[in-house]
Amino acid sequence: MPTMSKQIEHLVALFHEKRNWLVLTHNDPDPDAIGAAFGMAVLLRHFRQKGQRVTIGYGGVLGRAENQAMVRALRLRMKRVERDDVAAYDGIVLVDCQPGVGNNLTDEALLPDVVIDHHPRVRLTSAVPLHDVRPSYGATSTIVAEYLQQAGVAWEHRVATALFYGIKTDTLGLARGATQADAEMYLHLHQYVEQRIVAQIERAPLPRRYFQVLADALHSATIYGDIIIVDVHIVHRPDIISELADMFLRLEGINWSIVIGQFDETLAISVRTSSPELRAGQLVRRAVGARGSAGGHSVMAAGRIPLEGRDPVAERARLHRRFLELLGAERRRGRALLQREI
Ligand SMILES: [Mn+2]
Repeated sequence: MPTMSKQIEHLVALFHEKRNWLVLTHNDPDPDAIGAAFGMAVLLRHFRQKGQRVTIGYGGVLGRAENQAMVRALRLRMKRVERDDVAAYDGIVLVDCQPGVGNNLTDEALLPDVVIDHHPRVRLTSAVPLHDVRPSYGATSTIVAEYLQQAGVAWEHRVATALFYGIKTDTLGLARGATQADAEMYLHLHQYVEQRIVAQIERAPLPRRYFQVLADALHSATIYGDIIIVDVHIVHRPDIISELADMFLRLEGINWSIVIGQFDETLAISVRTSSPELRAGQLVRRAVGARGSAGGHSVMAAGRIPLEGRDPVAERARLHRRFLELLGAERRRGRALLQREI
């Protein structure tokens, strides 16, 4: 294997040490996590020895209609796992997130063997035997695609389409946080992609509940200058929060889009900003504080607060005020988005 990089040789050596492997995404996986997990599974299976097994797993909910359509259309086999299931595997590859950040099933007591990610690096990652964290990349799928390319794995349309769609959604079609590496890989994969399947995924039928949540969000959206804060109350799936945050950032004059919603006994928060200097990750970490977990990039970030018996209405109101305070907008008067102009 003369053309393989040291990193891949290291990965393959590590892979051969254990039998039963799990490639794990973050909870409520998005297309980048799904694409990267499938790509890693294809890579490991390429080097598989007798008796070795590779399973793809995810925590939380596979919620978004497009993501369900991606799994269905590409015939991906993904298993929903809990923490105990993860602990039962000999080896763990974690993609599109890092241990202990709160959005996945690994932590200090359940460390993965491999981490491939593009979020800002966290302390615990240095304890992982093989870690490849490239915060400059727009998508984890790009890193995984580079591995497959370097390992000389032939491009089969399902894996090419999954990785292409992962890069496409995480970078909004190369428009958000994409580097040269993302762009080159995106164009390289393009020739192997089944565009018919991409169209099928992007136009997946939406359940009626989607439009109900959308109506709630539109009615609760409040504008404070260049900030929009949306409290959607109860949501039917957690990942709709980030979808809404993307949507509301498109309102003209808005630089900050903040969406809060409750899923089960947890408050989920998603923040988007139009300018990388505005540091969305830092903002969410400060707003959530010690009550939950948070993290993200400069332009997109998310947080979670377990309610632990606290009143959800009071907690959402507290968050709403805290965001305004942190953005120096506590004195601004809020206007309803749907307020009619007279
Ligand atoms: Mn990603």
